[in-house]
Amino acid sequence: MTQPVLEGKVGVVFGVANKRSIAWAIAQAWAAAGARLIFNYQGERLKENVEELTTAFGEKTPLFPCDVSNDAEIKNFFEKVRGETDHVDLLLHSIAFAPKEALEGDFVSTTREAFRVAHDISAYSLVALAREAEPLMTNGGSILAMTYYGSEKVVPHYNVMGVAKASLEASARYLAYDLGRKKIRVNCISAGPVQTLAARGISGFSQMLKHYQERAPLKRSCDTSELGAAGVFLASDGAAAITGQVIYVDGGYQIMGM
Ligand code: NAD
Ligand code: 0WE
Repeated sequence: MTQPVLEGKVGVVFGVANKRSIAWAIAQAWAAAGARLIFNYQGERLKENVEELTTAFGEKTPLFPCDVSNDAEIKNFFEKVRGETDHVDLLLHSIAFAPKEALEGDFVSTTREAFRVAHDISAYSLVALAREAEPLMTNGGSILAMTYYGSEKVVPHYNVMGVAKASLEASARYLAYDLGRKKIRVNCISAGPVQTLAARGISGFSQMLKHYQERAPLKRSCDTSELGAAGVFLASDGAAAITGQVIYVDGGYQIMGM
């Protein structure tokens, strides 16, 4: 028997809200591959959800609050992480937010405040989390962020989130450059649409899934277990020479021109 590819690795997971979260799928896959995990939760409202889900890993999976729009909460979170482990190998960023109004009308109507919030929570937070994780990644590491095709082509109503995802992807490249000297890799997974909390209530979402079933080479988008498998690969030594990249897990949709 060969040993699991993430045996002995320690991962920090940001972005579990419920069982449908992409972060939860990647966390489960990382755990099944042998990683030990530490989770954030965004505010007391989501604590119970994360607590309940992580009992699947045994009694005492560490979880600590962290709203990424707050520098003090980020500092406190990593202080708590240092109480649990002397090093970190993996970091997952699976967080996005824009005010609801900004995802409804025209992009041209985006307010200064909605633009600021979307970029702060969805893109700057990767930089802030990477900076805190860096000193803990003493044996190198793998940082992974979730993105979407709306960063590179216009997807109606994705609006300021598309601009924030472009910033996230560019941030991943600059981080990959800075952190490469410490053997820390930084990559993005660009997922096709999946039914999660963040996707629910977005009008026309089921038409988007249908569109992928008609147009994508594989005649579908992706499921969360496939995002988990891609997440394990990018976290593993099999991806040791891959950094700064965006890997598409989208049924092949991204290659199409028409
Ligand atoms: P989700 O709602 O399950 O996850 C979003 C997470 O962001 C939640 O856990 C929420 O708590 C967290 N979050 C939001 N604001 C935060 C803050 N201020 N501080 C800390 N956490 C905060 O939805 P999801 O679809 O799993 O989204 C995860 C990631 O995947 C996002 O980056 C999203 O853009 C990306 N993505 C989603 C899809 C899709 O179709 N669902 C497709 C491609 C990429
Ligand atoms: O990144 C996302 C969505 C992220 C998201 C979702 C919400 C809903 C609730 C960010 N902010 C908010 N704010 C809220 O108040 N996706 C990739 C899923 C998604 O969202 C879309 C999409 C797709 C795909 C919105 C419009 C068009 C397509």
